[in-house]
Amino acid sequence: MGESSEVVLLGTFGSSYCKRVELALKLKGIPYAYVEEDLTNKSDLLLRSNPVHRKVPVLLHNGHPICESLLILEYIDEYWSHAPKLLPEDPYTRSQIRFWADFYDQKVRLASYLVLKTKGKDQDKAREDLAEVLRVFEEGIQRDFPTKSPFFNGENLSFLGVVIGTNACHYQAFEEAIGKITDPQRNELFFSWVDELKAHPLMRENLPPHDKLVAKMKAKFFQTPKVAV
Ligand SMILES: N[C@@H](CCC(=O)N[C@@H](CS)C(=O)NCC(=O)O)C(=O)O
Repeated sequence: MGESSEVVLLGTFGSSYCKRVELALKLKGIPYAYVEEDLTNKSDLLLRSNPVHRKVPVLLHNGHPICESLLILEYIDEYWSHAPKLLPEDPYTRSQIRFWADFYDQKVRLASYLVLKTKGKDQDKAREDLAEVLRVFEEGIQRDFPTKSPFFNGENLSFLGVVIGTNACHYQAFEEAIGKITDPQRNELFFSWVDELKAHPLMRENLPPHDKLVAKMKAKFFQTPKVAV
């Protein structure tokens, strides 16, 4: 498909939804302009481009908006269909990858958000729930991908690697800001995958600066001052 394209990403600092799109663009070698959104004062461009959810990321491709990060990744892989591919060719394997990416967004992210938002006994319960959701993820990945890591495509990061890594690789910043999120001993396999993803140079390069992220998380979860989610 087309080579001469104008690509603009509307994003916000510290958002792993936005980081996954940036990482996919970098992996594919697609030049893009980045526009930082202030979510406490959303731009007209954002509101016009994503009138339904009013969220970032939004990818503007030759002026056409594409919303929802997982759908943006698929669009990138389909439009710029050259290697490295994010998704595999086989339709069944693609559906499995999409299933676990969706599971991660729906279940793992929600469970970790609840750990960040709660305190005391509620937080202990939220931590248990997160460990259980991660266990289901570990079991599912092992069952569905017994011979080949779904997080890499050869030397390159894959769709699932991008999705999981941009969210999980900076969990230490969350822990520094908020306290223990979960016990790596309980989900050793998951955290071994996170370590492998973090060892990838492009992943490391693309992670937000640790100290800046800690400061943002403190402000967000301790509400000093208020920062939009
Ligand atoms: N499901 C969306 C989630 C995006 C999302 O939650 N974006 C947050 C920033 S991390 C946002 O724009 N929040 C603004 C708001 O909720 O008003 C996706 O995958 O793109």
